[in-house]
Amino acid sequence: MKNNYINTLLFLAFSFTVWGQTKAPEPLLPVPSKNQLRWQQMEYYSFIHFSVNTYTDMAWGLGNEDPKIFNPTKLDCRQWARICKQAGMKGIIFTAKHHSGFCLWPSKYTDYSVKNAPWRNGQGDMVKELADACREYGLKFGVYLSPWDRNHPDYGKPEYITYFRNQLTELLTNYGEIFEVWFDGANGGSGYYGGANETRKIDAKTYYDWQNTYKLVRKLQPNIVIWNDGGDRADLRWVGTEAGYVGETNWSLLNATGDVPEQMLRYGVENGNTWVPGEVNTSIRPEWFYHPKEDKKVKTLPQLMDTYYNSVGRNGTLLLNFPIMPNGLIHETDEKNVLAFAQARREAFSKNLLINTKTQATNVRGKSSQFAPQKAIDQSKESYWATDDSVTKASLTVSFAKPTTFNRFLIQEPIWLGQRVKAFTLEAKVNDTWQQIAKETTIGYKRILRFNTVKATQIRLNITDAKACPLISNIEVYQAPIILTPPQITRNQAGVVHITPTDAESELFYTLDGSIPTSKSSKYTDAIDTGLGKVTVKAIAFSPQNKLQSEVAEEKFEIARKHWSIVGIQDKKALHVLDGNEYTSWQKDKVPTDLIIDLGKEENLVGFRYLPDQNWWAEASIISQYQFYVSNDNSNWQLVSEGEFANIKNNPTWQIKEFTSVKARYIKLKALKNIQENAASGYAELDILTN
Ligand code: FUL
Repeated sequence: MKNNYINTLLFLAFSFTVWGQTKAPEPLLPVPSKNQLRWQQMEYYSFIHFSVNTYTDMAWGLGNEDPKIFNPTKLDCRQWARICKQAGMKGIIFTAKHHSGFCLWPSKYTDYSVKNAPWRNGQGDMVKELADACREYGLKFGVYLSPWDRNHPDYGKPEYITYFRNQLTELLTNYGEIFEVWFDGANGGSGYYGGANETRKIDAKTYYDWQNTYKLVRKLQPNIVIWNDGGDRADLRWVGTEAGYVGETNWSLLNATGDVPEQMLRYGVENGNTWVPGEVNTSIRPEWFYHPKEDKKVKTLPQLMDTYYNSVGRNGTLLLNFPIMPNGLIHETDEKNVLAFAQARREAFSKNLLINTKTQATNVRGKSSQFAPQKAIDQSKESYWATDDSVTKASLTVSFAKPTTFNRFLIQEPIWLGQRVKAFTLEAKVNDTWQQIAKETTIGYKRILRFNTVKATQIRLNITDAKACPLISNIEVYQAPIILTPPQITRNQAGVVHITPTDAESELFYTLDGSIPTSKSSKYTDAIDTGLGKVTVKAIAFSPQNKLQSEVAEEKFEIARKHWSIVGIQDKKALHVLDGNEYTSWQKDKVPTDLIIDLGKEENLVGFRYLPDQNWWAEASIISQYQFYVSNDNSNWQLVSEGEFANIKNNPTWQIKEFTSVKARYIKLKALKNIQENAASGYAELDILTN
């Protein structure tokens, strides 16, 4: 707040003393502090999750894990820093202490740390090794210090706050400049707590006395930004989801006090009285810590690109997490995908098509060249196009020297003067006619729009509503290459096939006869009814721009499940096991449990296949031991297969079991045990094999 006030005074002083020039617009409060502005300009940086629970394959440590399990024999913080640097990231935030309470630096205030781990014979300091690696690679360094500590005996008592601040002091004093500190919102619950093994509840608003903790943080690290979810309002906000996106409407504002429902976190508050911008935190894998079973679930290039457009492209920053493997390294798939993502961004944003174009605007502040529309394309982010104070609607037109093809538009406000624009549209002049290509709300620090390629002679930005005279510091236009990865092929219960491209601009071609598709095969325009029989669908994505095509996607489907029904289960969600969608599931809180299906008519069965629930939080329900029965009357059952789904914990993909051919109308999958030997069974899909 104080910083904002000083900024305002400096600005006013500056604008009144420059005689003879048009007065600069006054800041529209609130505005970001210098630290928040510097942070926003980083745009993209990484999270690293590593702790004792990496060795127990759990999302959260319990606080009783033996430090002896912590032994990353190949630990190399320079590998992490190299990958982050090559990925185009600007910093790393490290889980110095996660909820388990285990400290990755040799804190003076506890024995529950690397001091008692075999790693580096108890002499190691991982926070230092990473801080050094960051410095070597020119990255900023930040720390995650979990307020919740499931190990500490005093957690929940006032004494713990002293302990917490002592640890903060160590981290913010001994490791050079820290750009961000992360205070996680998960607070209180069951834990070891020095052997008490109980549940301790705290009031996250009052227990930590955040205001005094913040004072300490700012005293020790004057350039820092504080992230806090759950406690008093800090410098940065959570966006209400870990799925990797923030709202398209995204105000960097909240109110200083009062509760913040998830909706507000997602969109910010248009008339909020405090600058609290959103940081999009998400993991490159489903979970934050490393779990071998997620090795095939690393976010792919198109998923990472979506995350980027939905975070940095929506006035947020992107905090992308790497889980560290037990050996101390980032997995090769994570590295490969994040570097492919960097390469794709370089290709997409390599050539700004607005350089050397001509601009004009419906209003220019004081008709002064200092605020001319050309300032929005002059490649300086400091200068900006501004209108007169009385104006809240204005247009800026750019003329290309020749018809130009593009599919991305990037726009920025000079946010140090406040976030102003409430609504805008973008038009392109195609064959002498203006076409609207986007209708949007907020801009903020950066907005990037994706749309299908247009070929235009001019573009027109219309600011249709703003909180004060609009200011635009930068616009850019690009032609991003189409991302050609194999499309996704699904078939629903009725036998209808859908093919989904990863890039909406690509064209799809397919075959149903097993032959390799080319751009001369059938073009996919709508769902394909493939009848009830078995079918093999092969498909490619094709770029009409450069005539390139993806690798071939292939799915072999068994007979359609159109006439199947689930016997004796009222829960409608059970139908998810037949819907052909791997991401929907049905859960039963019972083991053993029977899933009986009426196939509608007698079939010649030679096997079955089961896909467990794919959601990481449902992993307890993965069936590990089963029996499979068939029947012709739903009363006399014949056991045709039994045993285990080996390695399903680490690799929860389709489990295929074959058996001697048998004719039957009813099937029954009996779940006998799940991987955690508790009472839950979960199913994404169940299918049969026929001959
Ligand atoms: C969450 C934590 O509970 C997760 O384990 C992880 O650290 C994530 C970034 O924040 O709230």
